[in-house]
Amino acid sequence: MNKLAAMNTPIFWAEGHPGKLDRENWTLDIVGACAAPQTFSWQDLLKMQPATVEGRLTSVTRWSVFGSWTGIRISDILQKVQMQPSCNYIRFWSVGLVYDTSIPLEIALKEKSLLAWAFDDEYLSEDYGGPLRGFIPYLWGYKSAKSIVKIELMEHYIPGFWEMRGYTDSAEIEAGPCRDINDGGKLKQIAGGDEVKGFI
Ligand SMILES: Nc1nc2c(c(=O)[nH]1)N[C@H]1C(S)=C(S)[C@@H](COP(=O)(O)O)O[C@H]1N2
Ligand SMILES: [Mo]
Repeated sequence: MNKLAAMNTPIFWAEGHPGKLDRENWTLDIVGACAAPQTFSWQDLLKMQPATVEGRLTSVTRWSVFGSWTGIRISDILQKVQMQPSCNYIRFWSVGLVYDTSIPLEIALKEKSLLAWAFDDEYLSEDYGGPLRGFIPYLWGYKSAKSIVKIELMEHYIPGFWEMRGYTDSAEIEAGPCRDINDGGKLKQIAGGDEVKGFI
């Protein structure tokens, strides 16, 4: 069992679970405001410089899980497709193209913003957004789209799946109670305003 599952990390698929996904034949399309739009194969992604960061996925439904996340920096892939100055927002599309969410470019460019394929050195299962998911620790978890097949570089913001259903567009993490998944789901408190660094 993978570590996320072993810790009973909740599994969210608002659009329905996608079932078994083919990692070796996964492709990621990057379109929109870039000079070199491209379809990356799984092998293309593995050839890029990998990055591992420690951080938390924190849900607006008030739980947070900590670990090491490995993948590629979103900033690296944006450089590869030659992002244009008109790009202000990055829109992620999950497999099936029902779930989408967008984040400001400045957050996409941060050091810990990844397209992640592993948690604590194990490939992500379908349940947790494998083969490739967003990991954006700076914002509520609904911005960390799972099983990403397409990224759109946009000039203007478009509200996504949850944003159209009432979650905030900014997804700024707010102070309050939060279950610590690494500690058996114990109820603790988090500070707001930034990446969750720990409990208070
Ligand atoms: N495709 C897709 N991505 C998604 C979601 C979803 O429902 N569908 N839920 C989001 C929310 S609200 C959270 S908190 C995290 C949860 O990630 P997990 O299911 O791997 O724990 O995934 C995000 N990405
Ligand atoms: Mo969430």
